[in-house]
Amino acid sequence: MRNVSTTNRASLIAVLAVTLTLFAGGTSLLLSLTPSESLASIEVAADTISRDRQTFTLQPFAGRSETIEPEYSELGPFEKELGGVTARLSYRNAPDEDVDPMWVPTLEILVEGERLLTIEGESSGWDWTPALVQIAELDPRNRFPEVIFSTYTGGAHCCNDVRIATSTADAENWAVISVGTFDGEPTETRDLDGDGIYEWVSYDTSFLYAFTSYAQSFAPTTIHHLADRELIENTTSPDYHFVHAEWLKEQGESLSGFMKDTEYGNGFFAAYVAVKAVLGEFDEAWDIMLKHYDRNSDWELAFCEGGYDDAGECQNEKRYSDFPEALRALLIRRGYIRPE
Ligand SMILES: [Ca+2]
Ligand SMILES: [Ca+2]
Repeated sequence: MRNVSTTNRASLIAVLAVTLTLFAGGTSLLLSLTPSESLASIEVAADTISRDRQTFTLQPFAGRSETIEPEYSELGPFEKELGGVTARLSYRNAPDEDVDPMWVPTLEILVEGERLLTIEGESSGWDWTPALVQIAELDPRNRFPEVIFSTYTGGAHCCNDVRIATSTADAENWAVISVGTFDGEPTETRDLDGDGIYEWVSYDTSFLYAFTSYAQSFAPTTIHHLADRELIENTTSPDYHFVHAEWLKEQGESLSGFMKDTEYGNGFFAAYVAVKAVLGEFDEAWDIMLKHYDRNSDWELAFCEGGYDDAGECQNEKRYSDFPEALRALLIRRGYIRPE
């Protein structure tokens, strides 16, 4: 093995520690390195990340983010910059017959000082619309951070409209992806596992109203990555088992409560079985659910398989005879378990 100075030896040890961490996380990114390779190449390798069997260079801004989240009635303009991308949020007055003024958010994005695009936010229909803008590295396949734009469009349990601006790998073209509308207020993306890349973290809305009312429903956490302008779900990936384990820990009191008093427990047991299935503990959770679920619930157990027509009528409604049957179907539909 080549000689290294004390300083370099220290950094070599640090790099090897990173290697072991990465290996423990399931990637073989650095396994081909031998002690004869130069320290410089090892250090470069430590600034990379492996995703979907590809290796990407981590940009200097990876792991950091900038957020704009105005307080009620603030009109801006607000401006933040990260990694050559500037986000400017301002409000324009777009009154209608009933509401005047009606302040609607508008996002401008500049890349390396050049104005790139303007995105008009959805209106809540109130005098002012909540909005959140975040610049963060979601996809390491291109050299710029992404811009997440969330606006609250009004209504209950539906209406956080999310769009993400992201560039192609060669940074020549940008696209705005409509992620969809989500329950709750605008929220930031997070780097759950500390690898420098932010994840889109939400919760599984298919559990809401499925077995009980909204207020009594529980839902597993969902995790998505952005990859080449597509959101890819990674909810059940072993990399994020710790997220589901945390959920279980937080719900410990709910579990013991619903094991004692089964009334309204089906919303909880549905999410509980799903989360345990992700962790490879489905059988144990299923038995607990069978023993303790609320047999007296009169919640309608049905799923609209064919979608809804223009009049809002379900095209093919599947009805279930009991809670376990309906739950098993949902778990299969959402990929928590495989069909037997
Ligand atoms: Ca990026
Ligand atoms: Ca991450």
